Amino acid sequence: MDTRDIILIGAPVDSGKRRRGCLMGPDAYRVAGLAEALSGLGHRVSDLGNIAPDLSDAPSDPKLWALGETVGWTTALARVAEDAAGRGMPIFMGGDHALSMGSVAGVAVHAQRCGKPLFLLWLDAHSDFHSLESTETGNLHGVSVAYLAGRAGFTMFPPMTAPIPGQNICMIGLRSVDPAERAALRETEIHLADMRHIDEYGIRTPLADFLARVEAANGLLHVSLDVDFLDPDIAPAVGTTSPGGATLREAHLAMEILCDSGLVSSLDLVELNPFLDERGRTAGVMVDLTASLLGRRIFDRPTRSLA
Ligand code: 5AB
Ligand code: MN
Ligand code: MN
Ligand code: MN
Repeated sequence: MDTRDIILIGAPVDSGKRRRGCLMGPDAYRVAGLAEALSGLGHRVSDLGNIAPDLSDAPSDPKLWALGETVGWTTALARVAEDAAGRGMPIFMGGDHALSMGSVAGVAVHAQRCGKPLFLLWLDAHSDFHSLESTETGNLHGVSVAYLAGRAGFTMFPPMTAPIPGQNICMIGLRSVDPAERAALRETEIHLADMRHIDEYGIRTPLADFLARVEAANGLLHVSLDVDFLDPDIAPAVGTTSPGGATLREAHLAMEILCDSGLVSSLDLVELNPFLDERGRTAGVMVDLTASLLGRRIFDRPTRSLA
């Protein structure tokens, strides 16, 4: 694969839910050797360090946890994302999934400037499609896609200038979707591949279908990888564990197929809570998956028989 300019951005967002710890994510990726793994594959890698949220004057809301802080992260991250997307491939080291409201919003503005449609691949156990009215927990890491797709009601957030059309969004790995999300998703054209779909057709089928659409539209592709896409047996360091997730091989295959497509232009690594990890195991898995996405291979294809 081609050498890429990779820009690591630490986004220690921890305001998207009550259980704390994701703020340690960026440093866990550094300690687990993310930069070294990618430079070892021949890429040029820079690390911008950790960014901080803007001050926000959003009023607090008793139903929504840490609204002002999350709005402040969204504006700060959107600015940094738009700039970085113009200079290379940004990788956002999270931080919880509220960070994607900023990262993807910024990348969307960049895509609009380039005159290209943006596509969003959401690898997650959850659909993160609550509106601010429908969320039962008030945790804003569960509303990100709703904001990015332009659902109504996000008035205290910066307006989504380039909302992503449903046909350009694909969710893979779903196994925990709340009733209100399910009802709202039914009104959209978002491509949905739940775990049963993966069991029956494999992970290649829905992914290849979506990538063909990105390719045909000459689009940019943002991948948002939530740790809980993976089965908690292989990735225990998450607050919102959901059994029955993607296996290590399914996840690597997805990354390898994404790599082969050459279409991925930006990436979020979200929801890692190092406080819940087992000797850095989950951070290591996420680093290995990112390396697969950027060209690490067991053998160059086609593999020949070693017999
Ligand atoms: B994550 C839940 N739907 O709204 C809610 O981990 C979970 O970023 C959201 O995917 C999970 O709180 C958010 C129950
Ligand atoms: Mn998520
Ligand atoms: Mn999730
Ligand atoms: Mn989670």
